[in-house]
Amino acid sequence: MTFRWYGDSDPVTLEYIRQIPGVTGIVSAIYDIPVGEAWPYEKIVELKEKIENHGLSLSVIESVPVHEDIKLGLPTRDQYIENYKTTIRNLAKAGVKIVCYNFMPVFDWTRSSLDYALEDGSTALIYEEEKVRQMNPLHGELKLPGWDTSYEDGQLKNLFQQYQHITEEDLWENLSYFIKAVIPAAENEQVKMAIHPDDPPWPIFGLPRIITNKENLERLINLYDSSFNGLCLCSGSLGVNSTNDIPELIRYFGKKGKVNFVHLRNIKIIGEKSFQESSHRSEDGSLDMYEIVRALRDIDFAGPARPDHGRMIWGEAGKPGYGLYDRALGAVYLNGMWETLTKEKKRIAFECNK
Ligand code: DNO
Repeated sequence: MTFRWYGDSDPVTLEYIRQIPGVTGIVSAIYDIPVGEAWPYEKIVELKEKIENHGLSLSVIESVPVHEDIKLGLPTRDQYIENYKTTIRNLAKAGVKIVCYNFMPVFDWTRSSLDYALEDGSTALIYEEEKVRQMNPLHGELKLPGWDTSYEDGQLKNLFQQYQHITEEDLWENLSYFIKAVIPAAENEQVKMAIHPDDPPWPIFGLPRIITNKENLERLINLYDSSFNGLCLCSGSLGVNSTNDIPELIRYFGKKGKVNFVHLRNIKIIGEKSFQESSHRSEDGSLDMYEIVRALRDIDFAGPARPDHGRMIWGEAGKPGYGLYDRALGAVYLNGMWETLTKEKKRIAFECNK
């Protein structure tokens, strides 16, 4: 079980994370390097040692962001791809084995509000398609904490213009170009790449989104068949589309050896293309977390998982979605199910052998 940590500026400290029962790994990144530049080896080692000095290990880098020129397929992409490969080599040299990334144009995960009041007095992230349709990202109406990238308004306008003619198929071509260049390098270094699904998994603001469902995940892994070209299976991102059957996806891609990292969280579907985030428990949302964890147990998943967005509870102030308390409750709940399922499995195997 791992936990995301946003570095020294994160109000949730490594000291606190260490006190969550069963959490041993950290998911983090280097946040002060401009997107597209190679990450220096020394900085990676510095991050790793800081984490290890707190009795934890650096399990996953989330994310090494992909420069927009790569997603747009501009001629300048080759240099950015070279830098990406250098980063992978430096990460490998420092002992990092898993890298999470995404291929969403311009915006990473998107919500219409960050502090939607729930009945119990806590607040949660929410996405209402109607509200998002009315937003104009060019008017500075959209900035989410936790994004790896932020833009000046002028820059955004420029990007939107560049994406105007990019279709889903163009984006696939650009992803394919990136994968075919980067995965062989990752394979060489034994670094497992894990693409994060688009969140939400449908186009927003007229920008294409392609990592959205089983068919497209399959297409992605077929771009370069290797266990190093894998998935970050995020239950909450994919699960807001009820045709995505998360346990089935885990079994299907898990058996192919393509699930390299898992994000576990619950969401509650509240309407057409609309959802609110909830606590991790099955009863609190639309996803059956028991079935999801059971699928992971069944495939003998041995990689890292982390609780994902939590509500803000107990008066906590901080990064919406990334507070300490609710995510810690999520981690403990998930660990509890894991223990039960593991012991059940052993007991059944033992009884069958009698
Ligand atoms: C949101 C996260 C994403 C994720 C990136 C991976 O909370 O799951 O921001 O880190 O999409 O590149």
